[in-house]
Amino acid sequence: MTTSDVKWVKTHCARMDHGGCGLLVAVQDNKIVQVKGDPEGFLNKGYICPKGAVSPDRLTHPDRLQHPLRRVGEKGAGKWEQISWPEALGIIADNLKEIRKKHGARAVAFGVGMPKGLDHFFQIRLANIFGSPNVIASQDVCHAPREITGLHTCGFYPVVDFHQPSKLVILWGSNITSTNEEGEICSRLLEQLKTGTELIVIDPRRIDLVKQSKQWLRIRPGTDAALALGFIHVIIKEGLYDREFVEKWTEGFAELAAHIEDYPPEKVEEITWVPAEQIRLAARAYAAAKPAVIHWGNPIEHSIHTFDATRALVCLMAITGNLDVSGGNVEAHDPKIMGLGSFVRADLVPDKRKELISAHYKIIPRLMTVAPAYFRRAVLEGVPYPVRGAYMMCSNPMLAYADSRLTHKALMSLDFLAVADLFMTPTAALADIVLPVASHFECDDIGHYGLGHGYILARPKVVEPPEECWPDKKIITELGKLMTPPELWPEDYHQLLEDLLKPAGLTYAQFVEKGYLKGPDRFRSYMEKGFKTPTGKVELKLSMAEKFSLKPLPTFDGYPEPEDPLFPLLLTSAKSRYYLHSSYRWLGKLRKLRPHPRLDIHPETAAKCGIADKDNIIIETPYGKITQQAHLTDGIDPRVLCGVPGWWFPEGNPETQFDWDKANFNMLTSVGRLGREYGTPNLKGLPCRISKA
Ligand SMILES: Nc1nc2c(c(=O)[nH]1)N[C@H]1C(S)=C(S)[C@@H](COP(=O)(O)OP(=O)(O)OC[C@H]3O[C@@H](n4cnc5c(=O)[nH]c(N)nc54)[C@H](O)[C@@H]3O)O[C@H]1N2
Ligand SMILES: Nc1nc2c(c(=O)[nH]1)N[C@H]1C(S)=C(S)[C@@H](COP(=O)(O)OP(=O)(O)OC[C@H]3O[C@@H](n4cnc5c(=O)[nH]c(N)nc54)[C@H](O)[C@@H]3O)O[C@H]1N2
Ligand code: SF4
Ligand SMILES: [Mo]
Repeated sequence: MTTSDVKWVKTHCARMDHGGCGLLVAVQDNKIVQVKGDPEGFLNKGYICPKGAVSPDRLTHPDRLQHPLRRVGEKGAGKWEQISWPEALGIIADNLKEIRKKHGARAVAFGVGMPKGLDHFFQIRLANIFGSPNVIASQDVCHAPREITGLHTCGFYPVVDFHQPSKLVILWGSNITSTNEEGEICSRLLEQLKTGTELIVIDPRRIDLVKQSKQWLRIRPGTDAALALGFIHVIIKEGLYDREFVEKWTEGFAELAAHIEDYPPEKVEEITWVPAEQIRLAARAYAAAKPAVIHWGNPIEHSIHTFDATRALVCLMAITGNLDVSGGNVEAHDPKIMGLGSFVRADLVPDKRKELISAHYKIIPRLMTVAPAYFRRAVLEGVPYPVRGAYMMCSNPMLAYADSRLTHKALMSLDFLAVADLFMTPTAALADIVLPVASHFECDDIGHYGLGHGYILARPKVVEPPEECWPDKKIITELGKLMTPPELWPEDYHQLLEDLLKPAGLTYAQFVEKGYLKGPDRFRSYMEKGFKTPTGKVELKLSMAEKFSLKPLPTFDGYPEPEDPLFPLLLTSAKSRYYLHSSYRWLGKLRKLRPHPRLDIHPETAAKCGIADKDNIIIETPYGKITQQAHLTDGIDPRVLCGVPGWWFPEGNPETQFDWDKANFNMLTSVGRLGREYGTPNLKGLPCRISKA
């Protein structure tokens, strides 16, 4: 057999995080033989992380799902038979239609995980056309709070502008060199640091970038709202705010100024453990640097107080004049492409806001997905109405949702569950039907659509998928034809990609040639039209507070979890550099780099408990216990531990769902307390205790 020449193809990385790096992929005989960062990559300029570098290994892994499967044994017993695609799709459509007939369309839920590509929006479109308002997502702990709080406060989602220079960057709970959050690839920030941009890090751990920072504020986990209020206090009391902007463009400044009397640095020090003098210095530096930008991370939304934390941060950006200025926190403008509402056919469910499961809980307007806590209540208790079936893709709720035991119960109790994935996971193991998907690299896709960053990325197919692995987009389109009006679906799913690009005057092929599309860099749009809020100003005090039962001003309402002498330490978490949430522990090259779930612990704390480096530790909260491995480091406060979410053991037994409960951080979390606005549970700042295993 002759081998063909190696061909280099340009695409973008995906599904190892939100994606973003431009890649050069070498292909030979339908196999990827090498991957490199593309020096011309719009976001990464040649950078590639360890996950991106091994991403082709997903395709050829021996454990990859290759055929549609039907459960033959008891639910979760790990016994399957191979079936054909028409059979699998028929079974799913029949079961979901049957549930719709019996209980109404809203009794069928459509699960999505972290947005990975266009499949996310295909799935929302399917739910809408099917007639169900219930798309279940982790948005309650991922981006919805910052995005929607932004919309209510200043009329847009203030994203970090790393495309223009800033004088100062605050990493507020963002470990960007590990997580490259939402395509904000760290290489852009690292370049800026070389040219003198200053850095402040707010993190309980000494993350890598602390080395390059001017200040490190070692915050007590779960107290970000208090720290932000402390910053506002200093800036207002010392007169460091942007007077002109505040006068012309904000509403409720006098009320905010009176309100923050309650948050002097000394008091905030007691709450947050950050020394008062450090709070003053950091707040002054942020107010003085023009422009300065806050890159906010997950911790601000991993707490029942996320509404207050995100509100306080947007107020902070506003009063310092850093909102919507070049190099500040900006409104990103999309290129001319099809709008999200049209793409997902939002017109077909005009009453979605009233019909959603979460409407019952009076969540904040504009949150259009259902928080996992409410989904499981609907399944297990029928509140506010029963949910009996689900189609899940790109998601592993057994690991991703707070309180995994509850997830197990809920998924076991569904009348029907179908899951689409690349691999058998603890969630797929509980399904009635499992579908094998084509990965990134194996289908044409568009990245970053709908994420609010003002650009989209071309992710053309570089190799053919194995015969029976289908792209999610194709699966959803075919399911759509079977259980919803077929005329609302194109013959071939590619047509929807073409439709999305039509307003830009581009075909998909032309878009691939360009590589990406970015909207205009436009700043201070408010100068012409005002802010898109009811008052036309940044609402430091929310004008619609009473109407929507929201707090008018941000406050700190105490620790997210009550202190408990039986659980004297505090547990927080950070995502692993080597994995994406629950994914990819089966890839040998990554597993070698991080073979075990690692818990950061201070040597003094370890010594007190007789724990040595690499010992297995039992971690207990009032809600559950798990085991992770001790990693001794003085880069953390002796009162704090930092574990890692997402761990299960793909090498384990499918009949016990791969030890889903052994090291899984969400065995330690609960949905007993939830933030009212977003339905968010506490994932950080949990009282805990430890012992040697
Ligand atoms: N305790 C705790 N809980 C958390 C978090 C935390 O920090 N701490 N983080 C939260 C956050 S921010 C998020 S976004 C969620 C993430 O939660 P999820 O999105 O559910 O988690 P992932 O592991 O990213 O993805 C789940 C599955 O998608 C599969 N997959 C990958 N590519 C594809 C594809 O192309 N098609 C299909 N069908 N499947 C694919 C993977 O194999 C994997 O099994 O978790 C949340 N949960
Ligand atoms: N490698 C990798 N990259 C990813 C992901 C992944 O799973 N792995 N997930 C992707 C997704 S969906 C998301 S949403 C992003 C999230 O990315 P990040 O926002 O960076 O999220 P985390 O890693 O959860 O937390 C970031 C930092 O917060 C610190 N921290 C912990 N508790 C607190 C606290 O109470 N307050 C403050 N201020 N800091 C605290 C942690 O020590 C950590 O360094 O990453 C994306 N990128
Ligand atoms: S940083 Fe993200 S987008 Fe870039 S190579 Fe790594 S996983 Fe891929
Ligand atoms: Mo996320």
